[in-house]
Amino acid sequence: MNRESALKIVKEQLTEHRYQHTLGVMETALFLANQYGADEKKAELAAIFHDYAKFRPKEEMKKVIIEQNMPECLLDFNSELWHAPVGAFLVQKEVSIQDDEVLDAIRYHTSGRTKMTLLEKVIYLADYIEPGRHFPGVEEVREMAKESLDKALIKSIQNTIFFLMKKGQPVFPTTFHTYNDLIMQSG
Ligand code: DGI
Ligand code: FE
Ligand code: FE
Ligand code: FE
Repeated sequence: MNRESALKIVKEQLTEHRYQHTLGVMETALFLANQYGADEKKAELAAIFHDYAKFRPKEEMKKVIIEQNMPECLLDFNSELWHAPVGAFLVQKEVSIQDDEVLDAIRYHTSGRTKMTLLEKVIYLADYIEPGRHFPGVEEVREMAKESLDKALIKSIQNTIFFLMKKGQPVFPTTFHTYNDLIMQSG
């Protein structure tokens, strides 16, 4: 699928603000893919569709998680986590994207996972550092991304965990598993 048709499809699913975020993720993902040697076409496609399910009603997402036998512990945690795995499913079903690498990059863009692929790392980080993001610490991660994909990724996950803990919110176990996996490999 080319960029124009993909963008046209996703635009209908998103608010204008979220669409602008998506364009930022696309641009950043292409840049990172080029820098670190990931497949640029796949990075572009995964970036365009990464937040496809962001505005689906909670009830619809819940139904998909149960019917598709996704980890039901997702339902115990912040519903913000749901749009990533549900998005991978809906993009396959509704947009007919069949590439598993692209679908996994969408599926794991919020929590990460152990043994992340290069493409998954690119999408996770692009989502965090795209130019429209303005949260504290993002500039530091942008700088790190120029030197090391893994170091920048670790920092972004640390920031996310700190941010959740500061607000007294639960942290999804997979987020910790991702962090541990990257830290142990970086040794
Ligand atoms: O969809 P985006 O806003 O572009 O970004 P995202 O998909 O990376 O994250 C969506 C939200 O999910 C974000 O506000 C923080 C939250 N989140 C990320 N990791 C965890 C989490 N929430 C909980 N409870 N636990 C996590 O591990
Ligand atoms: Fe997201
Ligand atoms: Fe993210
Ligand atoms: Fe996003």
